Amino acid sequence: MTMITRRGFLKTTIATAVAGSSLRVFSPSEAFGADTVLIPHASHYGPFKAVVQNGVLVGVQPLKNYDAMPTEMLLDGVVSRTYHPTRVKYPMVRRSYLENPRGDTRPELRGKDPFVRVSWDEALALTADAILRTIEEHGNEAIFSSSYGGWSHAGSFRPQVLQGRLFGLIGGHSVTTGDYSAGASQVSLPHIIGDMEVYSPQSAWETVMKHTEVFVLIGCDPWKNNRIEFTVPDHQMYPLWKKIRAAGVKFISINPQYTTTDEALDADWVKIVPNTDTALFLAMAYHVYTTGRHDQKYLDKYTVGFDKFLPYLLGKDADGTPPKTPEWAASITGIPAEKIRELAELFASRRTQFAGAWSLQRAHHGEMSHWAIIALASMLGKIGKPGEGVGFSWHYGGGGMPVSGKRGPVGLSQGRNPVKTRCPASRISEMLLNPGKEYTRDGSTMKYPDVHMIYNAGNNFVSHQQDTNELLRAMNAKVHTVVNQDPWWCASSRYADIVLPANTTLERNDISSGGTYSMDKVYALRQVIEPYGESLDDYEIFRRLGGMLGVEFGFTEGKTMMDWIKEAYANTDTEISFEEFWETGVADMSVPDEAREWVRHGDFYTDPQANPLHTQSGKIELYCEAFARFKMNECPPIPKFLEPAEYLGNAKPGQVHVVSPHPYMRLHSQMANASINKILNIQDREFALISVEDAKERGVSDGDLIEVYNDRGALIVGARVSDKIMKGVISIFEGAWISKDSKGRCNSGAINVLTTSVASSDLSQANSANTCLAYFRKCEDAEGPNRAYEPPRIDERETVSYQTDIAALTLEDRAFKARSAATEEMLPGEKLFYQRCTLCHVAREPSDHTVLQWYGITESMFPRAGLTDEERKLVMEFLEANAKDAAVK
Ligand SMILES: Nc1nc2c(c(=O)[nH]1)N[C@H]1C(S)=C(S)[C@@H](COP(=O)(O)OP(=O)(O)OC[C@H]3O[C@@H](n4cnc5c(=O)[nH]c(N)nc54)[C@H](O)[C@@H]3O)O[C@H]1N2
Ligand SMILES: Nc1nc2c(c(=O)[nH]1)N[C@H]1C(S)=C(S)[C@@H](COP(=O)(O)OP(=O)(O)OC[C@H]3O[C@@H](n4cnc5c(=O)[nH]c(N)nc54)[C@H](O)[C@@H]3O)O[C@H]1N2
Ligand SMILES: [Mo]
Repeated sequence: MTMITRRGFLKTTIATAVAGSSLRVFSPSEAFGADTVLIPHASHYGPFKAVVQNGVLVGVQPLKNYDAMPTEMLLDGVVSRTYHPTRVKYPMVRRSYLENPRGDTRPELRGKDPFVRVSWDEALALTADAILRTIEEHGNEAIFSSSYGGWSHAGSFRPQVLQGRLFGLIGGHSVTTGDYSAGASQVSLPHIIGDMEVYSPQSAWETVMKHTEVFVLIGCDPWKNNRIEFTVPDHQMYPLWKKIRAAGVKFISINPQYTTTDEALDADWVKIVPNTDTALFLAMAYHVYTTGRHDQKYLDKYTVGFDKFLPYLLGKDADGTPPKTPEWAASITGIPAEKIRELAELFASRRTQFAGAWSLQRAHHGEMSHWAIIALASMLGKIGKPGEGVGFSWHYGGGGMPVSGKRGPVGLSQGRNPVKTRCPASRISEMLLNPGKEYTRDGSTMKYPDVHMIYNAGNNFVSHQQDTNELLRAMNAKVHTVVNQDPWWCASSRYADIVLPANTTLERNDISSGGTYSMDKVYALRQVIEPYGESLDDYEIFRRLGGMLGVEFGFTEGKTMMDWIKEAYANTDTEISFEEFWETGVADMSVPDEAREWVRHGDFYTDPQANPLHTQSGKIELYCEAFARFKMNECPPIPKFLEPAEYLGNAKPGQVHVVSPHPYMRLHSQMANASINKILNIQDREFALISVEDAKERGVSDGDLIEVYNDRGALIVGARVSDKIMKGVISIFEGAWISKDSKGRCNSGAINVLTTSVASSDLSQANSANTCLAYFRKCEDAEGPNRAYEPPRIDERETVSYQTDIAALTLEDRAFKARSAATEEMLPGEKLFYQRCTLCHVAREPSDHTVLQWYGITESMFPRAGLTDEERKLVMEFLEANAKDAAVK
């Protein structure tokens, strides 16, 4: 096998840039003077003790034995962003909005207008009035929550849940369905293999170390992506990956770029044209079949539909496509046919674990990529054997750490949302542009609501949505009021009408768990400093808004945050008292020994009769009857290579493929304002990783500014020229904050001004962020410095003559009418479902899945939600009665 040696690489990689930076660090054993207090807290970046001097957070001390690899984000980023000038100090209203809140608010000036400082009462009254006017004029459906997920902070009381809880009490609002992360596979894989897979625990690492010979990373970068976690990371997998490597496991990385994982584990790099993994896996399947290396017994026992898949593989399908030979795939993937055969034979002859990441399915026809991997692994008879098989979450949540099976803390109930209109998470622009239009998702037909108000909390939708310019055009054409609740002047604050300053968890109390999958610790997030400026915590903001709308009690149930935190702790499987836990900041939960032997799909492999998969057939589906029934245009019933809307195979001369992976030094847009970004930024802007060949062709040198552009937009970034990315592909991390120059180009490097909003397919309606072509050239006309990380202009209240007469708005009376629909009682199972099972990464409504799919999904969902047997029964009854196919049951 051809090995790419490290010697040849240029020195402009992430690792070398980080090594050259100097950070002020408190070691875990540092001793402090009497003027200093240490307060336990925890974050997406790790658990820590906050070092506080005279009420000021001066540093962060990582916890010995609890963080195997503290990152720069923890050590320096947390402090740096807390006191950053981009904190929102006071409630703010966009000037033109405040001048005429019920009339022409000049939405075209969003992002350009100065903001005006107002009181909390005024900001919340304007918000409540906008909510009620929207309901009165257009119905509750017309309010849209873009708060699709929960990345805001690592605590249990996340803003999007609190938002759902409040709006449920006043008649509801339109919400999202699915997510950005794995939107395609979370719809397709339950049909194919009986679970979403993407949010499920992986085989325990010891089984890999003992049994695996070849570990295949497919667009998978656990070294980078496990730097953060949805809860609190402890980075325990990092030394274990090294152990696995030291045990002799060979790593192969199929990726257009050589990643941090590849470097750490010395992986062999197979360069692939983005969005063509399906073609590669089909060709390996072809080679395996035509050389008689497939395991027919395994196919017969564990799969259905191979007979319907085979004609396509051999070029005998009615669709008229050629045989999927290695030569056919070579022209698509850019991988030589000889290499494809070599890989297929290696995988056929060695105990192989396939680790597919989510990046590949955030693409046009993304569903096909994971399916093709499953098809090859099935033909090789691997799924469910120790050390072998498929896993789609190795890069996430400490995948590979053994699972405790214990109950961690959970926050408040999201409550019941009386409004049933939903928008797939990444279809925001399409929804705004097409009110009432029908769309399909997972075989059902639904309708987009007619939206006139957007309420966003703890999400950065102006940053995370693809094709930012389209989004802003759509939003400004019809949305009267945009409210954003966030601690910072992030993109969504900059483009909002009303900005409600939330404080960070450092400024209040919360509770969280450690290890997204392992769930073996509970952490206290204790208040560290006083709230910044006039910022309030999310619970308090919604409580006050609830007060104006007459539903304060329904929202709080008379409880304070501390009451809820204690309740959350009481429901965990920890063994120490709350007082002791709160004092030390952490409580451990033991992991049973047998968890160390756990193999994903192992039960199914051992006894498929007793442990069928939760697919329609109980087996792995290589032909999916449900898809055949759905008759979607873009999702055939077998895994096929379908040409993406944009890829190198249909690029115009000069175009490159732009991939936008998740950032090394940030969590999406979070931390982009922190000092640590200086380490990787170039000329204060985001950087693009560019191949030596592409740079040379365009006369670009390392460190130059370049302009990247297509029909959708343009941005300016710094060039990092490297031989760690293949020719024809450039890579720009998502999450830089947006700042437009006079020509409308993003002068900061926010990638989504370039990406397409085309849906992955009519099956999943997920995003296709990694399907993007663009041009680039050296930029000679950049306009001054990047101003994205400065606050906007702020005017004083006296400069605006409009006065808000809060009493005259009669908010409570109007709210009373609006909420009558919301008073129905919830069933116990319903309450548990909304309370414990819908925080993130799981479908929000029982009707999102069939009964059978729920049987599969709940296997990993129940333990994570920490339900007792009795509670599981109640939730299951609720799901059975309200599942997608409940009527036919
Ligand atoms: N091009 C491209 N685009 C992508 C992706 C990609 O790969 N490529 N990935 C997609 C994916 S998978 C995801 S998950 C999304 C991520 O998109 P988001 O989830 O929107 O990402 P974040 O930047 O983490 O946004 C969280 C927001 O919460 C705020 N916040 C932090 N703490 C608090 C708090 O205590 N209270 C409140 N109210 N707010 C708080 C932060 O300041 C930040 O603005 O992006 C998607 N977009
Ligand atoms: N440090 C950090 N870690 C994170 C996050 C973060 O913001 N920062 N976000 C978290 C979240 S919300 C999510 S959803 C996950 C995302 O997890 P993923 O979606 O799996 O990860 P990405 O970082 O987007 O991309 C990983 C790799 O995919 C490659 N890639 C892109 N397109 C293709 C393709 O078509 N084929 C192949 N073979 N490779 C391709 C890229 O070159 C990149 O190296 O990460 C999580 N972890
Ligand atoms: Mo994500």
